[in-house]
Amino acid sequence: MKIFKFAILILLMALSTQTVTFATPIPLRGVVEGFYGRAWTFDERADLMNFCRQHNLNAYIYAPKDDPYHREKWRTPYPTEKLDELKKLVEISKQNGVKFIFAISPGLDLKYRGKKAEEDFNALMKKFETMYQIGVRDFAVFFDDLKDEKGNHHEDGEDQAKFLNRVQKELQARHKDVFPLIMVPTEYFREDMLKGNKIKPYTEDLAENLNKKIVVLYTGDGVVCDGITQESLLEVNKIFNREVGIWWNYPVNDYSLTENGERNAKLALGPIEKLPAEKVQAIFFNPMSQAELSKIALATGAEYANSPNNYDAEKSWDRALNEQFGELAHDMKIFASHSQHMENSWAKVGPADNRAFNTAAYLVLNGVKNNHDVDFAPLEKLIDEMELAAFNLLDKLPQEILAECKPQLEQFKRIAQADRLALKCLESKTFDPKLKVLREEISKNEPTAILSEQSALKFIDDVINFFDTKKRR
Ligand code: LOG
Repeated sequence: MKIFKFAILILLMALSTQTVTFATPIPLRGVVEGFYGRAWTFDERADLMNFCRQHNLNAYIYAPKDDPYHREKWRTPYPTEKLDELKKLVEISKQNGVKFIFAISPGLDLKYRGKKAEEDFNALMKKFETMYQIGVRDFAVFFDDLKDEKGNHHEDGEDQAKFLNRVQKELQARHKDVFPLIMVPTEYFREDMLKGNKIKPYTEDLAENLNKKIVVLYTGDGVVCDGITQESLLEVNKIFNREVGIWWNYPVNDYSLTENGERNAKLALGPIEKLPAEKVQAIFFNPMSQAELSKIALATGAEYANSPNNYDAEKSWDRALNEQFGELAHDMKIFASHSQHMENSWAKVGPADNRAFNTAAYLVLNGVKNNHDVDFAPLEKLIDEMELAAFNLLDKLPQEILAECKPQLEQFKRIAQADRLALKCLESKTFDPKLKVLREEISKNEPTAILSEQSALKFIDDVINFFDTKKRR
């Protein structure tokens, strides 16, 4: 009793001497393996479960787009071998305190009405039942990416809602211990839910008819977007008349396509950022096919999800790099700083690639252009660091990590070397034609490796342009 009183006294003293802010974790927080391209292996998934436990993430959604039994052939039962593997994973997830959420994407050819509808409903329930038998207690149905080439879809919100309500009801009738369904709508980002200020018919019908217990996930204002504001979240909550969750498309990089259609050319190695500080009920980060390297962003995402109201992206990123790369953390930070921003015609997310390089490059180029006295040293130092980082990482990274980023590291080295020559050209005010050869070599490798397009890579082009225009004058 005495000890108890003493403990209370100490606690009160602690509370009175400092402001203690209690972190309120997002209740459902984890990873959605929901990308296109090479799905994760058993070992990668098992390892992720352990990572989730260590980082206090409590859920994993199984939804690899390239698993035929998840999407294209959703009606077909898993072959025994594959089912055994899933069973083991479910066990591992339980041991790690991680919910294993099994998702199915039946939208490509699901029939909601007519004779086939009953068959389809039964096929889906059968698939879920098999998963229940191997230990799954959480289920999801996804209707994303059902648009044709023209960007139109033919889904009916009411049909989808009624279908899901029935699945939910049936699941609960069969089993007392299953959790509410999770779903992703066909219009899954805010801008797609609205036409002007009006809610589009599909979304309106879905929202109106969908059982209130079913959890809806959305990706933000766009599919891959530059953060989610508190207002955006509240607006979507209002549309769906419930607290929706977030499917966050970072660090996923399956859309980093090259001219050859290859995926994952650019790696997303930055921190999670710009997410709401409050009122998020669920968050799932969609990672890269590169499981090891996804852990940088995922570790920061875990910090965010555990304490959204005092999350600091930059600090969290530092911590993640130190924890994951030890003595290589400094070099990795330099590499990662040039490979965090993801942008194309429809996607934009992640901190800008190495701003410090941009500033230093601007000062140099602008100085030379205007015949000022230029200090080349700061930029040279950054280039030295880049080259050294590429060299060290290629030499010392553990094999499984190197396997995920070798082309990008080699490209990083090429860029650093071309940057160095570009800088020399500016210093001597004479163009060295070898710079174009180096640039050519970089272009040749872009189908497999892209980084720092707006920063270290751009500098090479800026310098080439500078001399080209000078020549023309
Ligand atoms: C897909 C997802 C993909 C991601 C990024 C959702 C809900 N669905 O455009 O599978 O990994 O974008 O390319 C998506 O985000 N659709």
